[in-house]
Amino acid sequence: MTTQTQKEKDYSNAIEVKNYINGKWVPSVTGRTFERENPANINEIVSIVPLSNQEDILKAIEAAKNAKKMWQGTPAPKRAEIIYKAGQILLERKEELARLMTREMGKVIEEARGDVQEAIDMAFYMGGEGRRLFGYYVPSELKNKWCIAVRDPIGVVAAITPWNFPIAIPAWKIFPALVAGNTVVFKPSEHTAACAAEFVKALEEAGLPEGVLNMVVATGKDCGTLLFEHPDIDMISFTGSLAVGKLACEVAGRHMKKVMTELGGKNAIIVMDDANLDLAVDGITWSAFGTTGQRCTACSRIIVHEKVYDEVIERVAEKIKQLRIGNGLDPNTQVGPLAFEAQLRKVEHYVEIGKNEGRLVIGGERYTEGECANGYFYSPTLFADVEPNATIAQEEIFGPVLSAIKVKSLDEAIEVNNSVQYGLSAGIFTQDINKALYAVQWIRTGICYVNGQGTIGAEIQLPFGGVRGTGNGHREAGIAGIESYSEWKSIYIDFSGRLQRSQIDA
Ligand code: UN1
Repeated sequence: MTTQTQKEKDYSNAIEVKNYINGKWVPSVTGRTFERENPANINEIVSIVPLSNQEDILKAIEAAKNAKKMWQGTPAPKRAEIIYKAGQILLERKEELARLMTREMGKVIEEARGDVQEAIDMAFYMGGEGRRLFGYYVPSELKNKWCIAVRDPIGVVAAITPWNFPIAIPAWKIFPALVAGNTVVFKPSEHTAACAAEFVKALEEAGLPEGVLNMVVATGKDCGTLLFEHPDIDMISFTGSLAVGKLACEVAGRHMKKVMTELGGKNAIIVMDDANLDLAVDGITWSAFGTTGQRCTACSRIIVHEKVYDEVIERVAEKIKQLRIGNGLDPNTQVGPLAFEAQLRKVEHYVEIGKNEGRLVIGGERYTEGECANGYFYSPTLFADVEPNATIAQEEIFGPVLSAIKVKSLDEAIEVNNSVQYGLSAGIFTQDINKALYAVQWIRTGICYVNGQGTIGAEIQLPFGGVRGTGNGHREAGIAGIESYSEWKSIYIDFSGRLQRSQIDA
């Protein structure tokens, strides 16, 4: 045990992370590192990670390019077996990885287990896809001729992932990309590089050949637009902010590359006057404050029918009061810290704005009880009487801040739901099937929940993604994930033995 003053850092459990290039764990050419602190106790250094530069990235791109032909020539069922095995390894290590995740980015242990589980689910799903990767046959307009559509790999995929789902999001991108025959340059967030390295190790141990997956830890600033514009990167898969997503699309557009973006959310739960309010209040609290609001699916608006508005505000506030805030390693904790200081500052910034835009019901300040004084904790916050066009009801906060908006009808609720620049996920609580289905029909988001968890908790077998500013039309997960990471190739086979001209001889 190290004894320490406030300022002394504890390195006793720090993990040194390296880049993974062409099957080898190597330091960055820069020799520069970043010390990642535990957000629940900033004196504890969890990982020391390389801050790589473009030279490192070029090496990774080169390795991925060189491995392309070998990997594309490996039968898909064989590729998928490696992914399935990686899933088994993740399952064996689930607890260890979850604990690392909680220390590295703060989410509570139960949710960290869920994060690893999501990757395991994806591995098992994509493990099965190796023997499907369905294409199709359609009849030809001509005799003795077949028309078949098959999937081709895209090439080298740049997978750029955020810190909020340190293992699940890499799994969403990398497992389908690999099973579809692509090689990968993986750039995780520097904030969760230790988790990313563990994810890569599972694939390494499962037998992934060298060069197929390469990991480089770098800040977005240091790698610039290299991954977006390099001629040997064939596809960019990016999860992160709208600003960087737009840049990815612009640069990739100039270079005619496929780009898939999963960006922000400003998700809402609609509560109608006939809702089961116990269920609604539970769903709201879970969706708004789970992962400390740091999910792109997090609920940050509740749109409540005027007849139950006061009661819902009162009951949500009551639930918030009961939430246990603290270090996520304590199994009783429900709300962990924000992931790093800039997140905390962002939340503080929006709460200041919110004080002029709504009535602060509860929260609105840092949480510094006991040991929480050493971390980036923020009290779950609720603003009532917020106008739909207020800044806090429009911009993504990515923290534990919820705004309540009062409406008179279902149509008005749907209109408010759809009036933001993002369109990822939405939920409705009502006991009336007609209202529920009407809402599902008119809500414009990529994901929609009825009397469910609220806005979070998507399962991996359905498409994941959103409309408007949330994405550019592609989806992760399920069969849509395979779609995103493959190209169609249409094949015409004529066995008539003579020239048959389509559209003419038919
Ligand atoms: C994210 O926040 O970027 O649906 C992903 C959910 C999780 C994934 C969230 N399965 O909330």
